[in-house]
Amino acid sequence: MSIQTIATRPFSDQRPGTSGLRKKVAVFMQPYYLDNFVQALLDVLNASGGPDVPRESGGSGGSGGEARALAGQTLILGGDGRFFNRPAIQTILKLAAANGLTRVVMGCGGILSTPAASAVIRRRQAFGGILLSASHNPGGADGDFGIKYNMSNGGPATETLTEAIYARTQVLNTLYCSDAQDVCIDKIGRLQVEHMQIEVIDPVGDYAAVMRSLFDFDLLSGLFASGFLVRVDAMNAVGGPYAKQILEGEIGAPLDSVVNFAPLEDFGGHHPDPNPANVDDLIYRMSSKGMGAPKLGAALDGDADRNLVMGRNFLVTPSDSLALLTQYARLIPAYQGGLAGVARSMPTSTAVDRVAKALGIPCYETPTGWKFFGNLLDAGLVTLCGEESYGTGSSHLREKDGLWAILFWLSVIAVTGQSMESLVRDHWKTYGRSYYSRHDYLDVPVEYVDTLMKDLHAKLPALAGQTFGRRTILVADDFAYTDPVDGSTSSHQGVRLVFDDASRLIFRVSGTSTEEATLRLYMERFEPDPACHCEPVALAVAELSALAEHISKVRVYTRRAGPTIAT
Ligand code: VG1
Ligand code: CO
Repeated sequence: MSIQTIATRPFSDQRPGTSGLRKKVAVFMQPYYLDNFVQALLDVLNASGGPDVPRESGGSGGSGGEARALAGQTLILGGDGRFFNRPAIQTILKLAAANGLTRVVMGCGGILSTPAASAVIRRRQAFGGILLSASHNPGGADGDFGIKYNMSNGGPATETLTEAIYARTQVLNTLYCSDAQDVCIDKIGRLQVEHMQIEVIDPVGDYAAVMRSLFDFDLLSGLFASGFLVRVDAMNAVGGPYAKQILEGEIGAPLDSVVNFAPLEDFGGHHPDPNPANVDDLIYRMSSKGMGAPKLGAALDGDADRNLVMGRNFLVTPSDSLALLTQYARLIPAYQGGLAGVARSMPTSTAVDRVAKALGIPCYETPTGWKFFGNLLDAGLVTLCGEESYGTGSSHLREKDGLWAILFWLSVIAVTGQSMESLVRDHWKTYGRSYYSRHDYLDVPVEYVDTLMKDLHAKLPALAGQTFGRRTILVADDFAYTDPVDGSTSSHQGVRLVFDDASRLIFRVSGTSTEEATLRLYMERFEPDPACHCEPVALAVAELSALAEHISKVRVYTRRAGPTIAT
């Protein structure tokens, strides 16, 4: 075994997006593509000048550079098990060993769900973690792969850090890599590459311990003992082993409660995105009647941080889910002392704002992406947070957490004895209903979307104050955010139109797509009158949808007759 010094050349396209660097598998499989990104990350972590100052690596005789911030440190490593996960793990181990890292703790088989990785980083006080996942993006040889770095708080790297990594990729010319043989990652135990120790752990253990510390498992066991049925679709992704062990193994849910539980490299050909458009089978099962019909249905995404939850024949929007979890948080042991505050991403509906107001706690509005919640959680300003994209989480970790949301809902149902539908309808009666819909235009040529957004920006100053039918625009802006904790700013986070009846239209370009550009149009209509809470969502937002088209001409710019997916 020895450390090799290898000459490389920068790849121009290694800027991380909303959640890490995501590309087609074929892109990641180019020689040195993954290696370069990981070396850039390790260089930044090793840089003596702090993460903002990329350091020129001198080819110092194969020592892997001079500054040694990683010496003595532990990194966590794991991924969602998709195609290329296993070879990527081997490459990263060799790079990490050559760059002076002392210890790696990794999930057996290279597996760690995103929330589990966050749990392991926090519980073991690691320096950080490398997570291999493209989350909800399709997998397999023709699908997507992704990598991201999480910091010692267990949360995604801040923008400052991801920009430093990107800057480093642009000047990188040297890789340090061990020429050791591949190691066996499928047995719990200890290994070594160069001087680096590797501990292979059960991927579920740490995470399960965190769940036990938050929820009353006896209460949940009682719920299942009374005949309650749940159906969780793990979508052949990484959440399966977690859901199976915790729900069926520890809490006593019936044995077939978790379906599609075996993680597959291509997710069985399915799209591991728990969006109603991708969970036909679950929706069908949840419409069945009779004794064997589940009362709570749920689905997880590729890396198990997202959740879709539904009652019998009743879909719950993620925005409503966040509002209800906030409303009922005191029923959960971990939150019985109350919440410090809540946070939601800007496009997420304002349902949670109304609950926060009633509770007398602050509600923060952040840009899209979990990394923006980290500082608020670390500073103790918020306890719960969520996004409209089927993500909810809390201060227990620094990632969103799909199974946590399912356990939370089960607990609320167990304590209140109410169905999901009646809980949500009661909520609407008290707080009003935010009808909510998102239209995604996928794989649109980048230049079409750029022109659309540029022209929309140009219209903004004139839009404020204009009246369209019965609605007047109060705010027309390009959302910018100043982090209340560290004062860092993020601009161009989506065009936002807020109307005088509290309706909102938001236009945003996705930061996770790997093919061309994805445009997202988010629509929210607030309806306080309980007599009007039973409309089909598409109908309820039809007028807003027409207005969005009138103002933005999305269909004209994208040359599409309509959205690819309407959620
Ligand atoms: C999407 C979602 C965003 C989420 C991100 C990562 O980003 O909209 O809310 O945080 O995915 O989720 P974008 O930029 O495509 O809109 V995951 O589960 O893919 O890590
Ligand atoms: Co995810």
